[in-house]
Amino acid sequence: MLYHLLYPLHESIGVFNVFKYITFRTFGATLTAMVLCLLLGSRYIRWLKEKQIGQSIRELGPQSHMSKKGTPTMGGGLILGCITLSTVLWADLRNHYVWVALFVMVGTGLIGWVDDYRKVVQKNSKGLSARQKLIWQTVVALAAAIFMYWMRDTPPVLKFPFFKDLALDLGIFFIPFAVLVIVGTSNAVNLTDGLDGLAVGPTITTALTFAVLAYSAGNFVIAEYLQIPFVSGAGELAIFLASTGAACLGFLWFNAYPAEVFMGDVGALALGGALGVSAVITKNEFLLVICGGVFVVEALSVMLQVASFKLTGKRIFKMAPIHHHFELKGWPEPKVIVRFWIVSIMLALATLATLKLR
Ligand code: 57M
Repeated sequence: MLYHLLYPLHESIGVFNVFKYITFRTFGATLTAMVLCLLLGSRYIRWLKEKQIGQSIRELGPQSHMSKKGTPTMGGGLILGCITLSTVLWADLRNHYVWVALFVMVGTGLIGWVDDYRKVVQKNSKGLSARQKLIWQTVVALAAAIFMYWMRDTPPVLKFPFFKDLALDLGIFFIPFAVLVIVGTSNAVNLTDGLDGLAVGPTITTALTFAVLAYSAGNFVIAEYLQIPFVSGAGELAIFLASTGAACLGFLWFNAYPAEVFMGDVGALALGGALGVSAVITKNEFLLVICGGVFVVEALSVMLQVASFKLTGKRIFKMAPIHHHFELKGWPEPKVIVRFWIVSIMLALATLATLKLR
């Protein structure tokens, strides 16, 4: 909005010319999202407590979690609000990628909100069934994928890290592939959100890394130099992704151990959807597997655990997702969390390194 209001005035007020630059607006969006979250966090938590929106804890989980009963949840509403406000304030609103990303984030966030509301407010422990969640996530992802396929101005190719000349033209199969990436990432972040700040950390590193990738993909000179696909207009996504990372950083102030608030499915599903759709838009789906490696390992641990138990009656891990396995091995919760953050930072650096290793 600021871009549309102030840039046109740059001929009479020269300083407003700065609004032309994505880098400047990304910086502004980063500050806005983080400061908003920090300023509103305490008030939002107080409101959740007044509404008695507190987390119930399942008996089955690690006993250390019993003390978390009643912790305010649905903190994701604050995260999504800060991301959306900051993006609308600083991005070029004529850019359809920005609206696709916001649509997927808010759409998957609404699914999570219904699940949280049924569980926490209506005290219906089931919430939305896994099947219902999957159906609605697929509907949101399919709408975005079909729109992106129809609006595409670049071929629907799948790029591979390290192999700069290798590209697979997906054709119409871009649509189911995009749905798989978006829904898969949404659920992987959701599964990861099981310890204080555990999902927020990798979301911050992944969102900020993808902000760099989006800016690079949208800049012809940089894309040409790095030999990555040029995606005209993808640069504006850097504003959305930087807002995502910054809002999560602000939320982490309250979600850090011992957490004063959980993000809820409204946050976890939405943040995963946001990362998934951003990877599809910037044609970096495989880089998301590397950068979001913690999410991948968490999801894989569940799949392997369930498959092993069904096939052999034995568990591979003490408990899945894998963060519970380390908890049951005796690692204190903060140690599990910070070690997963360290791995995420290393994976983010490795992701950026692949841009040159090709
Ligand atoms: C999402 N939700 C947390 C919180 C957060 C198929 C199976 C693997 C499904 C999985 C599951 O139910 N996942 C749901 C994980 C929950 O967090 C809430 O949910 C939101 C995110 N969706 O924002 O509102 C609990 O996580 C803890 N938590 C924190 N700090 C945070 O900042 O401590 C969350 C955020 C919270 C709190 O205790 O209540 C969750 O874990 O449910 N199921 C599981 O993950 C369960 N694993 C399991 O059953 N494993 C089996 C099979 C099925 C693989 C096995 O290993 O044999 C574990 N989770 C729980 N209890 N809570 C173990 C049992």
